[in-house]
Amino acid sequence: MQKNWWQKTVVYQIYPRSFMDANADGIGDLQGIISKLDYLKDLGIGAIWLSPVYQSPMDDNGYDISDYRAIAEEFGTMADMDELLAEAEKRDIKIVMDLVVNHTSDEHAWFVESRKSKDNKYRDYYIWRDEPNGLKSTFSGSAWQFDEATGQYFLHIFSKRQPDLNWENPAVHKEVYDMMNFWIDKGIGGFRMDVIDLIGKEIDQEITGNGPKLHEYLQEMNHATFGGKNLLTVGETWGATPEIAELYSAPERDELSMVFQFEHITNAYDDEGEKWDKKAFSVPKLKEIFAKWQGLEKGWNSLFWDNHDLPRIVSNWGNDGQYRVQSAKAFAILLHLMKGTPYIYQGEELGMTNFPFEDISQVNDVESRNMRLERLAEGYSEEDIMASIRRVGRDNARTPMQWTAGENAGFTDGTPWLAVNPNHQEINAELALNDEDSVFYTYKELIRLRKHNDWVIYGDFELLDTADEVFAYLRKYKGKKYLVVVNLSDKNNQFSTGFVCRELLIHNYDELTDISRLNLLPWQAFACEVE
Ligand code: TEU
Ligand code: CA
Repeated sequence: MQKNWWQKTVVYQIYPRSFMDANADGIGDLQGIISKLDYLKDLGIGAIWLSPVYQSPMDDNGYDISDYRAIAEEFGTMADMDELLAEAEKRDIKIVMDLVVNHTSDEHAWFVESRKSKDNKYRDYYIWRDEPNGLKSTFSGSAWQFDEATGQYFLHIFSKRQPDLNWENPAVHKEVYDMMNFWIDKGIGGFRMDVIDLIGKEIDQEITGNGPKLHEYLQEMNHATFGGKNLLTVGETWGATPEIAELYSAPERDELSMVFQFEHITNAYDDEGEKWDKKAFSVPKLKEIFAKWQGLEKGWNSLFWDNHDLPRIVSNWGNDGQYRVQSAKAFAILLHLMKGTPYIYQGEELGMTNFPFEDISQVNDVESRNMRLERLAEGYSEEDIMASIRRVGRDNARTPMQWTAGENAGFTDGTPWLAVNPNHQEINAELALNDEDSVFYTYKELIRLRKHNDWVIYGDFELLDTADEVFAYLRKYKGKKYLVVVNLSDKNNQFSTGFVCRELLIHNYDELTDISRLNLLPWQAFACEVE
């Protein structure tokens, strides 16, 4: 059994633009993050995954990088970055950097050169063809953009300002590894690897994810950079199955620590279709997917509900009205007592909700805006499009962090780049810290439980057979058993077991004693050591 710091820790994701603004320009920044490190220390997290802070024209909020060794002016300077690393280290918090190497910005010096002429030294850093094939961009439309200067098309799986790097070119590997070592030498805690499953693509066969050379590249990267340095490396791998996840994360393969798989996000539905259309959340499917992933033997997995691309869990699958607090706690308890490394997305620990977007002028996200144009052309109504954006648009996660009930939620003294959710008067960190029943303290307690109990990290997982909307499981470790029960519903549900609760570990309603026969209240959740 592998035992590493990154299996025991809890990671907190910061989306810098929306976390804390220290200089009143309306945009979150590195000094803002530094000012909130004590808050994160109090929560108990051991690492921060920092979404990109590199120099960027911000077409996709920093996932379009124009210089990997410089900090975006609006976020601060390299001196601020060094200060963040030092201040975090003082608090035993590691900084995990976002690594975006499937593509760069079109303003990156390599691409500026590459598009100049067919014989430019950097031409083959990117993917050029005389004719486009059928590959589609994740952000709508063809993945090919015609470039006047040389009369060829370049590939962009994301926005047309994010040209894909050509991983068939060994020079690209070397540039990337040198850059990674530059950051490793600064003392970072690891990398979150953006769409890393795409770098092995076979363009002419229209294979993008999980291409044939992917694992060879990752082993090479491991050996050339972070291998043997005990860093956390997590790959964003949309199409991963448990078998594929083992290829990435089995320790003897020298690839990554763990993956973000998305099956629970994309497949826990009774209806099919694109993310914009799916509505019918299915608890039985969610249970089935988690049970399968908890069985992962040779590798390691991450656990998450939210990130900067996803809607807020309490709004998406919970109840962000009457049962906001209970349902936020229910999802937290359900996830954090499973096997894997948990990730908390900023504001999740407060039970932050989706934003009531009414009009496209309130939306910044390139994915949502492109989808709207595509769907308008296909005949969808503006109303239907806005309903999809309200439900799952990425800006739901990107509205500013809610620190106080004051103006702009204490996020900025200027005008925020994206509107603050009007509910910040009831949902904010200041109130949460002063209320021992807040969602914040459930997260804090879950982090504490993990830190002090090896069963949370290493125990075996067994799904229990229950009513459809009840998600219950046992963890077994060194002869002891731990029961986790969650009612994922606005309604009461019956739950009977032969178990006796020896010690109640966490709960989201008043104390409970006899667990052998329960009438679970809406979103009720608890964990017990049982016999
Ligand atoms: O996301 C990968 C990705 O595929 C997402 O665009 C995803 O499909 C979509 O957001 C789900 O609705 C990563 C980053 O997390 C994302 O923020 C970037 O936009 C993208 O890569 C390009 O770098
Ligand atoms: Ca700022």
